[in-house]
Parts: sequence; C-alpha cells; structure tokens
Amino acid sequence: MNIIDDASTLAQTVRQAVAATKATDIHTHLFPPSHGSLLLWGLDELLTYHYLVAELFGAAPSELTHEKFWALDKKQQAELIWRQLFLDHSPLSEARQGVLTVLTALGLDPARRDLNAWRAWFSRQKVEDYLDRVLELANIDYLIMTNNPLLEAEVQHWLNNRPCPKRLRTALRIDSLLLNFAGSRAQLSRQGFSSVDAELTAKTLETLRRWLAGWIDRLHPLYMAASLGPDWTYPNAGETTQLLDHVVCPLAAERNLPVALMLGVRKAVIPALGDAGDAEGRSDIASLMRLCAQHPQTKFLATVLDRADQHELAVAGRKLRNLHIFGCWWFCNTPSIIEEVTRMRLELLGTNFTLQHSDARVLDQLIYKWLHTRRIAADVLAEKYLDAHAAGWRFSAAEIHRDIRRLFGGAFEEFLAK
Ligand code: HDL
Ligand code: ZN
Repeated sequence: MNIIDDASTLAQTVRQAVAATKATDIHTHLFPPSHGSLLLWGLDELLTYHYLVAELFGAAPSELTHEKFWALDKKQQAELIWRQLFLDHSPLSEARQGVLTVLTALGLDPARRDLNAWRAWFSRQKVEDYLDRVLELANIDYLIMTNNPLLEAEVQHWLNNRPCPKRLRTALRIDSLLLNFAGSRAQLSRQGFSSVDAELTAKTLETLRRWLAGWIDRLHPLYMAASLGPDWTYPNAGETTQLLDHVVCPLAAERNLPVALMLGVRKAVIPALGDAGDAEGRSDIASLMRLCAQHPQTKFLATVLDRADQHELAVAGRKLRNLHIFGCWWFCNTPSIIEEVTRMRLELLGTNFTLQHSDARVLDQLIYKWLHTRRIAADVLAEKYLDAHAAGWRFSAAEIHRDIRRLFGGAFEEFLAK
C-alpha cells in the first residue's frame, strides 16, 4: 500500500481522485432518447431552463409579462433570455455560468456570443451519440431518472416498451399518489385499476399496493421518490400518512427499495411561472425521523431544499441507520452552499452520504452540474484530508479513491444493497 507522506502530494492525489472518479447521478429529470421530446437537450433548452426563466423576470423590463413570454416560441424565449441574462446583465448566477461551462466543455467558445453558430453545431449531433458524449464529459457511470407512473405523457412510452439505455436507470416518482390521491384515480382507472374507491379502505390500499408493485415489476426502479412540502408532518390523520404507512413503506421494505423524500418545496407559489414558480420553506425533520423510526425495515433517502435544514438533516443521518442523506438540491445547488453543506456533512457523517445529484432537466446540464460540484468538492476534501494528515494520519492513494467513490455513488450503492 503506497502511503503518501507529504501534504502537497496528498492534496494533489485528492484533486486527481475527485476529477477521475466516476459519479453516479442518483436524481435527474432526463429520459431515454426513445421517449422523444421528453428528453430535453441543446442550446435553446439550456437557455430556457426554468432556473433562467425565473431569473429573466428579475432582469427584464416590466412590459415583459409572463403571458407575453409564454406566447413566444422556444427559440424566441431563448434569445430573450440570452439578451437579458447574458448580454444586458452579466452571467454571474450559477445557472447562467452553467451554460458557459457547457459551451466551453463542448468546444464552443462562449466569447463568440453566436447563438446561431452554436445551434448549427447542436443540429449536427445525433442524440444517442450525444448522450454518451455528455456522460463521458460529466464522468458519470449511470444516472437515475424521475419516472411518474401517473403521468400519461410518460406512461405511454413504458407501456409501449420503448428502449432505454442501460446507463439510464429508473426511479418511481409518487408525489401525485401521496399528495393528490383523488386526482390520481382517473389515471389509475385508465391503467385498469378502476376499483379504487374515493376512500382509502383496506381494499383500496391493497389495490394501490398491487398497482405500485406492477410498476416496480415493469420499471425495476432503484428507489421510489416523492417531494413533500414544508407543511408535511408525520404521522397525521391525512391520506399521505395512510399511503406511506400502508402502501409505500411496506412495499418498499418487501422489495428492498428505498423511499427517497425530498422535503421543503412550496409548489406553484407563482403559477404563471410554470416549473419556475416553485419556492421553498423549512421542513419538519422530526417528522422524517419519526417515519424512519416507524418503518425500521424500510430504507429512506432524504434531501432538503432549505439551507437552514441541512444541519438538522445531517444530524438525523447520524442517528438512523435506515436513513441516507444525499445531494445539494435545487436552490442548494450553488457553489457557496455546496461548499458549506459538503464541509458540514464530512464533519458529521464522514463519507456516509451521497455528495451530489445533478437534478438535470436538460441533458447537457450534466456537464456543468458535475464540473462545478467536483471543483468545489475537491477544495473541501483536500482541506479535510490535510487536517487528518496534520493530525498524524497517513493515506494511500487507493484509500482516497475508495473514499471519493463512496461520496460519488458508492455509499448509495452500499445503502441499496443493505
Ligand atoms: O421535485 C423535484 O424533483 C425538483 O427537482 C423539481 O423537479 C424542480 O423543478 C427542479 O428541477 N429542481 O432542480
Ligand atoms: Zn428533481
């Protein structure tokens, strides 16, 4: 075992390991190329990412109403965003810098400021090959999608057995079931589950277990997931508690599938913004801990949207062996918060957490979301290894690579296999 004796070699080895280690992207909104327009990619999709749509209305003159923006076609929307957020106001936000990082990584010089030249380049890409190229540039071994078994636009592709590359794995997204059971009954009926009463009777709960088990058998998901709001508490007298207790958690335990809970989203606070209209709030981590304790045979993954909840979540991750903490989600996926949260999690959890997921909605974003994360993680990890070195510990390169892989997906895979 070649032990590293000096600090500068140690820091260099850590940085090389962070750059070289394949990451598993455990939460994205990407789709197989065979699922057609569901898979977003290319310049105009990059520029009309809902993060940039939100920023547009903070920069544009008030004459630009939401309605006027949505009346434009995708190309016109992209050009307006380019003008407002890159030319008239400099690209200093994370989402804007992400576009620049992607262009540079693809060999398209952002300083040229030439949308049409870049559009021509993208038009020459074949999506199946481009997918592989992006995964290589982002240094990802495989990614996990978000698959909603109650969304007709998605369901049709799975029922028609459209092909899906092995490097795209599934996750069953069940917000609609947990939060809008009444509104889910029509789609359940269209899938042949018409005997679902409005009330959550024992018979209905059994039917819902059968329906969900059918999707597990069809999609072979790595986990089931739901995003819940700041108002979520557990237990309570509502349907979400009953569905967690009598459908989701028992089935998850039976199939050894984790339940991923993404806490703190305040949905559609500005409906006119579409996907950009969500905000966030504090979550009740005590409810998460009660759920984990109530279902000791079920494994839970969790991430939170509010920066202020991150410490309490990390402490919860120290207490519960069936809870695994992951990612710097959404409004926490910014350099300053990734740095703060990663440092805190290393200090509280060692390597027992998953450092990041991209949450990418546009394929090309994988490049910047992982490049930016690796840049920040390398600095924080080098600091922590140097602290241990200064305290007298000595590392081998193999141990460092082992640790980094754990943080970039290995700990998640160990948790799945538990
Ligand atoms: O609920 C989620 O999975 C969130 O990630 C939302 O999709 C959100 O709109 C998003 O894209 N965040 O990055
Ligand atoms: Zn997401």
